[in-house]
Amino acid sequence: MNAKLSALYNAILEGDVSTAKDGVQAALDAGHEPGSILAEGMIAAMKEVGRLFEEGDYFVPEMLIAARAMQAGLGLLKPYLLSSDIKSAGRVAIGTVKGDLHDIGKNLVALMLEGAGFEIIDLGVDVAPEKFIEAVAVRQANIIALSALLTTTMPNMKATIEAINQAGLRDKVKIIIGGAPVTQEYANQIGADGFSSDASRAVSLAQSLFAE
Ligand code: B1M
Repeated sequence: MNAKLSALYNAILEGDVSTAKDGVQAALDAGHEPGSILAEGMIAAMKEVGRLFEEGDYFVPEMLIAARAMQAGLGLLKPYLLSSDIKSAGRVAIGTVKGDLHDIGKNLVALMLEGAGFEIIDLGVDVAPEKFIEAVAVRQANIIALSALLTTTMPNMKATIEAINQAGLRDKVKIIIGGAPVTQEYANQIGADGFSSDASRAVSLAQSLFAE
């Protein structure tokens, strides 16, 4: 890996907020594309954090400080990820499902959708099905985007879709899902309208569903 991206990768791995911010700036100054800074310098580091946690080398505090460094770096990168020719493309209510506190991936998806011109209602983390229902019924969201990072919280995607069904709102909204353990097969199984494995695919998915 290039030296600048590798310094950023290490700063995130070590949870060093100020070096992560400096690393993003240095990579931008060196002419790296925002997309590759994100993928190679930042998301790859979070994957490695996950691997170290699985191996028992990292614990929750290390995951948490790495996440802080990632978020600090993302804050700096955000303006470069948003495109300039923004058109209104629909309203998306996004949230991490009930019981789940992971928000970095959800925030990235929100950021990319915003960059593509969607209006974003960010419901945050640990979002109960009723909040999604309210976003459709009261705030007229056209698309619901659900994120889950834990196998134990994935069933709350199903519960959310069922609650929207029961509220009689299923035909008013498209529902898309994603997150590391989520698959297309699971999306089919629970009756979601689409699945995407990453933030940029989430944009093309939302665009194609909104065009319908
Ligand atoms: Co957690 N954690 N964590 N964690 N954590 C994972 C998810 C884990 C895989 C680590 C591991 O074991 N390898 C594991 C889950 C195992 C499983 O369920 N199979 C795990 C665990 C076990 C836990 C706890 C239970 C640990 C504990 O307490 N013992 C606990 C649970 C807390 C809770 O939620 N109730 C916990 C806590 C935490 C922290 C709070 C410390 C922290 C989160 C901080 C935060 O988010 N603000 C944390 C972190 C940082 C991670 C890892 C290391 C990194 C996640 C991340 O930010 N990745 C993670 C390991 C891993 O994922 N490999 C792990 C970077 C991010 C850009 O990727 O979120 O996948 P991701 O998002 C991608 C795609 O998935 C997709 O697009 C994004 C961008 O490309 N996407 C969507 C995501 N949402 C989408 C929605 C869409 C579309 C696409 O809508 C349409």
